[in-house]
Amino acid sequence: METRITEMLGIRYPIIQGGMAWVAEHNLAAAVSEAGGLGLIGGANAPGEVVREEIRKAKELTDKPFGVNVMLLSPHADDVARVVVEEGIKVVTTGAGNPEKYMDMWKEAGIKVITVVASVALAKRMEKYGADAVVAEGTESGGHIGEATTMTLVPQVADAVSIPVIAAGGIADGRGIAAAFMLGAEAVQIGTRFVVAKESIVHENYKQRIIKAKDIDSAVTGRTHGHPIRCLRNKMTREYLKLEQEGKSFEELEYLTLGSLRKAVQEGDINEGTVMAGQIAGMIDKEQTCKEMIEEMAAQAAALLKR
Ligand code: TUI
Repeated sequence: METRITEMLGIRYPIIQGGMAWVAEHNLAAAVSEAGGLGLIGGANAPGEVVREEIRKAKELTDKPFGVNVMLLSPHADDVARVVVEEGIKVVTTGAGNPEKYMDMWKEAGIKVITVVASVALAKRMEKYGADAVVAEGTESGGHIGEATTMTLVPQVADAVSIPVIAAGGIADGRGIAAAFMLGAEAVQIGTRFVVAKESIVHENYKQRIIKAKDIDSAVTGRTHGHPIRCLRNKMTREYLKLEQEGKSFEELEYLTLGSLRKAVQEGDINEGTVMAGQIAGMIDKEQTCKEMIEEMAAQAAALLKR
């Protein structure tokens, strides 16, 4: 399963772990990289120095390459963008915005820049600004999402750019990987399945909520405010969606979501917290090590692609 992405990143399998807020910390990133994929530390809303510590801890756990995801809505994005350079990180992915202002600094430092996009227009713009690859992320994904589905976005982005395309959104097994390759992708980014990895530090309640989830268990909050977030249905989403329907503003509803992801991930409050997960949660049915997940998915994809 060698592609331009495996070659560019020096990884064995074309599988990249999503840079999930509060979830993608050093233990998970190192485990994915050790298993032959590309692990990512999610910068999320963390200050630069916290991300630096995470990077250093991951370096103690693996000699293999790993990356950092810079979440562009973060108030600390400028600091995190600088820390990745100072720490000699080789791969940066970005999400939830346009990273143009950091491109020159990262390229000068020899960093491979992979931007997450939810549209053809941004993919083309990122290629023009020197991105080494793009992640075409469909609306099936968990967390902050765009409108287009993976099935429609990946081939359109693959047609529009010459740089390699990584597919994300709704992929959690070898069938999804093979399908993504058929659509023109050269790697996949997987989030939700890695949330339930044995090495993932996520609270057991959160993992069990994903494992027990059914196909239509996710909801999208914040559509009317332009901040769409996909998460699993619970007391918080019911209340949020009801108030949103009644026309409440983003500011009025913020109290429902402030700190709510941390509450679910760390405290295991899956009723009032935000349980971000993609639509494919319904297919995920067990905890495994990252190595088991990656080897199982890669073998299944390789067999399907050979056939
Ligand atoms: O970034 C993500 N997913 C995320 S970030 C996150 S943390 C968060 N918490 C609370 C509020 C907001 C975020 C949870 N999940 N995925 C990558 C992604 N990027 N999906 C969609 C986009 C995107 C959307 C619009 C990228 C660029 C864009 O437009 C930029 C522009 O300027 O045109």
